[in-house]
Amino acid sequence: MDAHQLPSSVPESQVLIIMTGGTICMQRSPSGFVPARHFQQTCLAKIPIFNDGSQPQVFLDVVVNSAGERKKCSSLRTPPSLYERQVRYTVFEFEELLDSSSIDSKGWAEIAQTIYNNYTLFDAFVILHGTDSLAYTCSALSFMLQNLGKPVILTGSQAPMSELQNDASDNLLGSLVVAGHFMIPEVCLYFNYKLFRGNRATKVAASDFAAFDSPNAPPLAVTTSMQTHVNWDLVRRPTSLENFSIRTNLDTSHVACLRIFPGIKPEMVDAVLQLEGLRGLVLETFGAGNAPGGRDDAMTKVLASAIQRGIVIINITQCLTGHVSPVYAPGMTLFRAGVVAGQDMTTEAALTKLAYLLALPDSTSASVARDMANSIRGELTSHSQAVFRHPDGDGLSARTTTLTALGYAIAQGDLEKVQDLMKGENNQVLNDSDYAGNTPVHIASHSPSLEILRYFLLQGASVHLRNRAGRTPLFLAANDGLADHVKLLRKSGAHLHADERALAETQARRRPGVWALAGVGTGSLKERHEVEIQSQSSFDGDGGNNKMQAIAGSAPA
Ligand code: ASN
Repeated sequence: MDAHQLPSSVPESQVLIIMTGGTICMQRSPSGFVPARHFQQTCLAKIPIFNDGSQPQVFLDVVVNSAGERKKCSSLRTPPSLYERQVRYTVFEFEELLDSSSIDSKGWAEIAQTIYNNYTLFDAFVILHGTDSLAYTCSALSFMLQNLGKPVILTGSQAPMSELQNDASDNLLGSLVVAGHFMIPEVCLYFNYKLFRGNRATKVAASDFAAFDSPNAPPLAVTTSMQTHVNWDLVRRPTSLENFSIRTNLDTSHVACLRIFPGIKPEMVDAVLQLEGLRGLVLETFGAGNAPGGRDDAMTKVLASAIQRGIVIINITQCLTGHVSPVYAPGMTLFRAGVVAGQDMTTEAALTKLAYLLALPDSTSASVARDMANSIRGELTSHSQAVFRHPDGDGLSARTTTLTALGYAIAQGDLEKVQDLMKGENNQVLNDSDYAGNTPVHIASHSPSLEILRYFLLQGASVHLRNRAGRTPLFLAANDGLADHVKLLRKSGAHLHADERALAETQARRRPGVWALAGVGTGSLKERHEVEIQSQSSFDGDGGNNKMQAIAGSAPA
């Protein structure tokens, strides 16, 4: 038996790679580069950094449609990382692989639906996509995926994986490492060693490997030599006790984007605003949000009249950095006419957000205009933003002390002490783990006080981290027969990890009630999955399940 055949003692994360097309999988053809199928077998299986050669072959369940139909898919595994973890993955290819210049809201819905269908089966998701419209897809998904608790990382490349000199290997490997190691429950774009918040990124180069930037928001993480440095202060996560859910019906048919240029005629702007059914317009203006026209000017009248007809117009600067603000008279005129200041949003974020908001049930022009001006997924700079931390080595010993004290306070059910210990910088321990990989939520999940558990969840703690034994907080709560803890965790999107299921089912025979609450039933695999993803869905038929179990054990130090 060679070393590759020895069972690995290193923990594994499981990642679903969703292949939509793009240069990363392309091959030469007489009509130029076109997407090619079987990326896993023809490319990745042959590259040692993507395939440690382990045997026997492991097959992972992938849900292939919204009817819950499952397919066993062969998987590959990376060699152990610097953080002593291996990432197992399988590539799920869409039926039609696209050059991303042809993607539209149908494609976005397909990606969202695939994540939703497989949410409880994988720790994280990597989406392979062409670069041309990647920033639009990232932005759209950031709105479509609600109460996201697991990493969703989009990437692609400027040169195909099959070419000798390419950026595909590094982009995919970097994405897998981030997805498989770090609890960043956001829609992100990884490219050229940087991880951006997806709805802040924009394509800045047509062929350079540094194809993306996030001019108004620093990267969430940067890979330097062999390390990934996460800027945990910037990582965001929702702090409501809600399940993951998706919305797939963006109203992209009734929004448009118009770039102002010197000499643009009011009639041209009016022609766009008179388009049948138009409900929203992104107006790309000069500098700090200026457009030609004075107070009683024809241009202003055209805009004001459209706003009166209920069209929402968003002011986005053509500049790469900075935000719109009515400091000049032309900007003030637009503002007074009712044009919404889009602050420092990218056009991609503004357009997809508009399409998302317009499709929400009961949306009105007023509600859309109000929400366009506020951050809902970190897409614009706002002063109060929930941050989510996770250990990456800095100040770890002080945090270990806090964590130990916290462990005692949780076990004693002392909420006041817990709150006291979590004050200020100490809240960094929110997702830290002890020697056994237990986070505060693990400890709270089998300690008496439900209020302490609720407190951590409301602070944004993850329900998906697994301890060194691979156990989720939900498993611990069910195993201790704590029904209310189980219910609260489920409400917050917790689910058992696929690896815990067999043991959970054995336990369920002894104590069916509490395990049923934890989502362990006697039905078929498909029924169980449906129960799991439908149990707490919060949106009309679009619902789902929340939060994270991704990274087993403690985080890299
Ligand atoms: N045209 C390609 C695409 O967006 C460009 C790329 O992926 N680099 O699919």
